[in-house]
Amino acid sequence: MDIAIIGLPQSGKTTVFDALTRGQSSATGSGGPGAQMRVGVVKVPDPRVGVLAEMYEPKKLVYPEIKYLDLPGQEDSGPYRGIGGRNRNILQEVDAYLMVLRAFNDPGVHNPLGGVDPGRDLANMLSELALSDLEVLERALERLDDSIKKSKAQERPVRVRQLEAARMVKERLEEGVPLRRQELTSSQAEFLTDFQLLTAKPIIVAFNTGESGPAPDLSKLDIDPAEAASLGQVSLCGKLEADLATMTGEEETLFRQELGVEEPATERVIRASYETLGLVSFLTIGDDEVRAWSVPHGLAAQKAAGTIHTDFYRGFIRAEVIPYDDLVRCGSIAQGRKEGVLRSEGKTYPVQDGDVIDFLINV
Ligand SMILES: Nc1nc2c(ncn2[C@@H]2O[C@H](COP(=O)(O)OP(=O)(O)OP(=O)(O)O)[C@@H](O)[C@H]2O)c(=O)[nH]1
Ligand SMILES: [Mg+2]
Repeated sequence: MDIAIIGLPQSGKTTVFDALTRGQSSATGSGGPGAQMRVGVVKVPDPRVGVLAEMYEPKKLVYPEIKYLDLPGQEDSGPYRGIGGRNRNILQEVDAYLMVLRAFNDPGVHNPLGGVDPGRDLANMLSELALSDLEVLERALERLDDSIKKSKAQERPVRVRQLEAARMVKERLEEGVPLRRQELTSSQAEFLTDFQLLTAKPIIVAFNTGESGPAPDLSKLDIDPAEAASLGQVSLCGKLEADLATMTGEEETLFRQELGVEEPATERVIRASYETLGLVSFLTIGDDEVRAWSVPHGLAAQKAAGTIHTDFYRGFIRAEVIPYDDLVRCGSIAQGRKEGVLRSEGKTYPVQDGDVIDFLINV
């Protein structure tokens, strides 16, 4: 899963990126000349993998990964605050945004829009995303109009429907409803994938707070409650977390206890991301590896098999499923079978968090 860190200039994006990736990142040139985008990969911790590894002694333990992207500020960002231009290409590709909102007060750090006001900054960022999409839709509508005029009779109905879908989405967007809150039919959604609209992506708001004072909350900001409800949120003190991330394990634990911030921001951000995106993890076991896989909650078993390998999708016969807690209690699959907690499930079985799954495949 790829998550781009976005936010106003000087909101603390790079600081949060350093905290989340614990300083482990590489720079790439894809931000354009002179500006480098930084990329950091973080393993999603899952203690269940460790417990199962003790039972199965596999050669390796494998965790899902999140790739965080820290975009360079753009000199030519103009009114788009880093959302337009070259950055738009990157923003189109990722799965979600972590939107850093400045909630720390530090007169030494320039604040482009004036005093600390996370609600104002949030509204600002959301409208930048919407404006960028409106521009794309505007151009797309012109192109579609043109191509309908030139197209052959049999191609026309599809283009007309695409035009209608784009027009409807644009109208809703102008009314202030981002794509992620618009209800679309599956064919409308398919027509729109071409445009790679930014307002379709899930957003997790990260309030970058100072070390003291109450954490802000979306429900207390002056924004449309429906909009607030569509966003994930987490609070963290970016600077403190970035400092803690440079320490050794023992030192960090001590400091965290003293400061009362025991759960690292990395883990809280991951949890908020999974909740916002509706992701869960299923597990696979074997001599070779014990592994956690992240999929949308309730994904059909056959599709979950497909996330392992396309052959697993094609050759899917059935899934042998045992909930993690039952497997640990029983001590083995064989015992789970005896106790009747190992189930045989078909293609459409909705995968639950913590399912330990053995896919039976016809290859
Ligand atoms: N006091 C305080 N300062 C912070 C905090 N987080 C970031 N800063 C400072 O704010 C300044 C900007 O932080 P960055 O992380 O570079 O912000 P950015 O959003 O990446 O900035 P641009 O990439 O230039 O848009 C730096 O001097 C940070 O040290 C915080 O939680 N508290
Ligand atoms: Mg930065």
